[in-house]
Amino acid sequence: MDKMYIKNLELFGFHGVFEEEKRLGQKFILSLELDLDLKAAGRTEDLTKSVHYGELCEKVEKEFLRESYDLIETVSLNLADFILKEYKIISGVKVFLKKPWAPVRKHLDTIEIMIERRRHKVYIGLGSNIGDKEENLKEAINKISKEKNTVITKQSSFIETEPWGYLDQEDFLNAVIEIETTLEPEELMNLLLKIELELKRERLIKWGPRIIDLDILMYDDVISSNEKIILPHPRMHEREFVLKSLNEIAPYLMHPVINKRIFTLLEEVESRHCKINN
Ligand code: PH2
Ligand code: MG
Ligand code: MG
Repeated sequence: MDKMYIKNLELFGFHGVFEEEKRLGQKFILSLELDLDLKAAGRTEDLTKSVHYGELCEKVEKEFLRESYDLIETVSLNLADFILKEYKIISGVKVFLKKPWAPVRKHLDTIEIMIERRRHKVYIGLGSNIGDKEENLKEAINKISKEKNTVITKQSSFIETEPWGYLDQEDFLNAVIEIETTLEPEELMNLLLKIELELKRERLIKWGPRIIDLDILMYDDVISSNEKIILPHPRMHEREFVLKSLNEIAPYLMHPVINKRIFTLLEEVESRHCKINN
């Protein structure tokens, strides 16, 4: 990946936990490591294919001064989100923030933190089998699209499917969307849980009826065994209703654990399905 570095930009700001820091201000030193493709600009001499670094420094300073925060963590995270929001061609950013005059009664060169943020590609499965199923899916998609750190990049059609797992319930309406988000897996999961609650989702029976279910199927090609968030979704490769929808928008996507593409997994599930029904 090509990089652009902005090193040791000096800023005078009013961030800090102590009242004196907010009143008197102090020196901060900001460095940025930006991930973006520079070759397009290199070939064409076209500045719009790269980042105008002078403009970036001015915008960043303005954002840095817009509000004063207690923590340099908050300042850095906000700057990272701001940069990714302003510049679509930047795919990732590391923000290094130094506070050399930090009020510590010791000699030190500086305090420095680094926060990294990048765009991630995520597939989300949606399902509903209570009430106006189509309206429920649409409402959930609409809420996801309004999240400031997230854009919807692809959407499958809505398909009616027979219940899987717990059979004594109405048919489902299912879909899959592809999003680009700067949220980390846990932040995204919390967002999806919040939307499920806003749509009055209740958790009564495992695999049972639900107004809305929003599952992270894949998050880049991250593999996680963390109990709170297992990635990819541990049952996605067994479920025809997931694979069918996912196959519409990402047939060549690789399942990073099983090491097969979605269209292959779908073929396998469909052929098993045929054998059972014949
Ligand atoms: N979701 C489940 C359990 N079973 N069956 C279908 N057809 N569609 C679903 O979305 C679904 C299911 C648990 O999340
Ligand atoms: Mg589910
Ligand atoms: Mg779920």
